[in-house]
Amino acid sequence: MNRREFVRTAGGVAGASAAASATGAAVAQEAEGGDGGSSGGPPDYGDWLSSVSNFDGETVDATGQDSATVEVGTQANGGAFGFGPPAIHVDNGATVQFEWTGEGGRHNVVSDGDGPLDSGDAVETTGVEYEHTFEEDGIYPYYCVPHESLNMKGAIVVGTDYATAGGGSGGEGGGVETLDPEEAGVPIQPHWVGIGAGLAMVVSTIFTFYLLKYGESANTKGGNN
Ligand SMILES: [Cu+2]
Repeated sequence: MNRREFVRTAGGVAGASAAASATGAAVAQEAEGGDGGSSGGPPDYGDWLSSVSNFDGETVDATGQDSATVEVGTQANGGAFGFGPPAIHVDNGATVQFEWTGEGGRHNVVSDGDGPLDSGDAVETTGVEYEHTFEEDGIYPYYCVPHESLNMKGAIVVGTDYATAGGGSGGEGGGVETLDPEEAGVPIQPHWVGIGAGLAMVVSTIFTFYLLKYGESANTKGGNN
């Protein structure tokens, strides 16, 4: 039984309450139109991140945001030689800001191969030294030139070619929101439909109870008279 069938069934059970049925139908329609999510499977980084010590297989979901921050010089790979998070998923058109932590010496951000990322010479600094706005869907591997041999590497996933992590470990670093209005809306609304249907069932049960009780006593009275 999928959600829509559940909503229909719930609507039928709650038939006594016309208001609840109408609400259920409206929400079911909204849920139908709300599926604008990603199309593919999870991103495949090949072996690009396989030796990166702070990559645990999770891609941080930063979709639904105009910008996201990646730390340069995060504690990883035997020192402050990591990007944080090493894998992040953003919308097409989002800007990724690379924020130097000031630790681990001189760093830079350079695409692997002929990608668009190039912060220039490695520098020791703090703050957002470089940012890039992504205009094309895909996976963008990058690294820090002075620390490539230490596996100071990262990857950015852009657009809807790949599935977002979803759920995941939210709140790491505090800067990443995981609420996509479209994707978050779908699971929450059936939740309310369930509560609404349950409420309607309780109300109609009570209504039926009183109908039977007073109907019976009216009949009894009628019989006595
Ligand atoms: Cu570095």
